[in-house]
Amino acid sequence: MCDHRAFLWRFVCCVVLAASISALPFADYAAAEATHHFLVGEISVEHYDSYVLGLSDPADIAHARDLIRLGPDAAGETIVVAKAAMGRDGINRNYVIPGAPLWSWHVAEFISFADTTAEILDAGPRNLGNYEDDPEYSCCKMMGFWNYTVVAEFPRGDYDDDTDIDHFDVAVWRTTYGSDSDLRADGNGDGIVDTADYLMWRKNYGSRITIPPHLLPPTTGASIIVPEPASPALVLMTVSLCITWWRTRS
Ligand SMILES: [Ca+2]
Ligand SMILES: [Ca+2]
Repeated sequence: MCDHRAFLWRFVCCVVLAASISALPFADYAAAEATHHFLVGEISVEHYDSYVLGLSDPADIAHARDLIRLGPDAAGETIVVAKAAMGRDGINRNYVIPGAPLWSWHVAEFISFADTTAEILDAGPRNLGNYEDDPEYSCCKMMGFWNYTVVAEFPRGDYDDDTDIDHFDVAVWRTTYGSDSDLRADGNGDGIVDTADYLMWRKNYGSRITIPPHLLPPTTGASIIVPEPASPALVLMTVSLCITWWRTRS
């Protein structure tokens, strides 16, 4: 009789445990995955242009890394199919040429990687700016450029999205610390800005995106100078904070 009760008790415990595990919010963890930025450039260099693509699905990120590591021939599915929206987002730049100018459009939604797309989707980053003033394409224009694929990944810790990892990035981390909604500084993609993200920034401090040399214009060499638009704003912010602190002390 005792054995029967013990068996029944263990069975009930197993059912409760299984139900608890199945109720864990795994979907929420997936949804909290941070965006990883990649550079999409030419397979056969012709125009020296490129654009920035953000990915958040782990399978897509893994394929993007395969394209970089193995090359387009070995990795396959080289074409990025996405929706482009007109307007600058402060992130999408042509990092291949000096000054890394902003494009007048940005990727609004990633659809998939593909081996082929309809010919009408085959253009290039420089062409999308032609639709800037066309209300029909305010959002969104489908894109699937045949001669472009993922060529590099931006290092984690670049919280102000200017491709380098410096003290300006930790300023973003500081202002968003503890947030689970503003995830610009969620370097490890766990859905919250915390100490682990600071450690990731510190580990990668000084790193820059590495662009394959064959994609750069011959006169550029290996150095790409990227503007730091946030600098004046941060100086003003620092002065403002100092003044506020001084007034509260007096
Ligand atoms: Ca940065
Ligand atoms: Ca985090």
